[in-house]
Amino acid sequence: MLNAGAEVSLSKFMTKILRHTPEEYGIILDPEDGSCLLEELLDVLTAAPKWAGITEADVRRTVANSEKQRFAIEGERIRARYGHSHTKVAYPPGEPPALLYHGTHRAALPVILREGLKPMGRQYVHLSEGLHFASLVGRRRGELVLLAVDTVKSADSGVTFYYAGNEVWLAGAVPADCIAELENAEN
Ligand code: HQG
Repeated sequence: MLNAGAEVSLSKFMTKILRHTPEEYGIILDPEDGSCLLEELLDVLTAAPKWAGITEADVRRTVANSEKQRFAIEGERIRARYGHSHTKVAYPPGEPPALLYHGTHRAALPVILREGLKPMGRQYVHLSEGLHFASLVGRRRGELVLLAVDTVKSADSGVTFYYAGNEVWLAGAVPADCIAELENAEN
């Protein structure tokens, strides 16, 4: 059984494979939902000396224990729910809550308020239904800034929203006039 630290390390390896560079490991993800056979992923993971002894149960526990629910296992297939840089996974368009949140850092704020939110190195802008998830995201890069996105105004501007599960919503670029900074994010 893996300890918490090993699960974090395994999760990072899994995100590299399932979100960013599957081809580097000889994995061809389903073009629609970005999934592959759990067995295929396990073969790649155990080919790495560090993970030679892990089992399918270890992978299933790592998926289940991930606070951000980065992965989904459905039947015999596994996929990253969001965060992809390699391809646009296909989700049906959804109708989000009137407000969604995005956590970022102080240095990015001026350009976001001028140019809007962009996917940058990923395929989508990542938004969440709650402030906790947005805070976890924004704190990764420095002083936390929380932004609220008016999803009705965004949709009127042509933005489509996709639900990735676990309160995460994905979208294309969000115009600056649909974004407002929440005061006192760090409190
Ligand atoms: C910022 C992680 C300049 C944006 C998280 C963010 C999430 C701009 C950074 C998921 C900009 C992109 C995604 C603009 C946005 N000019 N900077 N116009 N528009 N930005 O990592 O949302 O923890 O690609 O605010 O949890 O931070 O790794 O996106 O700071 O769920 O599993 O550009 O990835 O998942 O950074 O994170 P990212 P994100 P994990």
